[in-house]
Amino acid sequence: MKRGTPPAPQTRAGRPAVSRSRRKEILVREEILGTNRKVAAELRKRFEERGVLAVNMISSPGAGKTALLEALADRVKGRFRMAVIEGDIETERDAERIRRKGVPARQITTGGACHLEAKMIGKVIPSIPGDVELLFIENVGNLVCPASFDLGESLRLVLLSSPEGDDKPKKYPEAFLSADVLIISKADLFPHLPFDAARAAREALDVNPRLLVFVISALTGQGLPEFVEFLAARLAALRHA
Ligand SMILES: Nc1nc2c(ncn2[C@@H]2O[C@H](COP(=O)(O)OP(=O)(O)OP(=O)(O)O)[C@@H](O)[C@H]2O)c(=O)[nH]1
Ligand SMILES: [Mg+2]
Repeated sequence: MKRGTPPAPQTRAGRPAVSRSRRKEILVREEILGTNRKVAAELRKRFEERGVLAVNMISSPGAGKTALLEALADRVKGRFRMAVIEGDIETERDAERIRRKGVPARQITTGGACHLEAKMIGKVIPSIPGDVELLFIENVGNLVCPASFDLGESLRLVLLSSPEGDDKPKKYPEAFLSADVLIISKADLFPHLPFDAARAAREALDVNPRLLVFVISALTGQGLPEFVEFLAARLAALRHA
């Protein structure tokens, strides 16, 4: 056994409770997460020193992350300088959508990985305009993997769209537990779906009572003014900290 490796937990019969390969897997994962935490802490320090509000967006595929960013681009134009880092497994499509709104966007394609990591953000930061105030990082569409990876953000959003169902927070708790803000998206579809927004919020708050909840439709603009004012207040607080 390597020096410094903790002994394997034993069952009462004296056999390891966790197989050797599983233990190795856990140790490798802890090492990856530890390295990621360090890189993320450096990024956060850099963002905060420069007065940049970095926002990590997590959701299942298609919950409306890019649509929300497109709507925000229109709302903050002339008020805040915004930029976006897009994470997807393949294609430049989301970054192209954002650029069409006149907002600088950089695409990261993970080639299969289901989440972004802090080192990926560090690599693309030099290509983000230095005077940006709001930096959105749209994570790969996945409600599980991105939750474990700090990207150096000051604010983490989790989106839950109405077509996904109001029972999801307790089924996928990690994403809701790690977030600061819950956005219930596609609110314009409420009349057409058996979706109970109050139940979705209640479930999410059971998982994480710290969550702030916004109900938004990127299509109609419902809830966007309140959300923009919230971002403005967070940016001001970061700058006066
Ligand atoms: N009705 C309605 N549809 C929406 C809304 N927001 C997004 N959509 C639609 O939902 C689909 C997915 O939206 P995207 O913005 O691409 O979702 P996403 O979370 O960025 O998806 P990935 O990047 O693939 O994870 C698109 O067809 C959008 O037009 C909304 O507020 N209301
Ligand atoms: Mg998207």
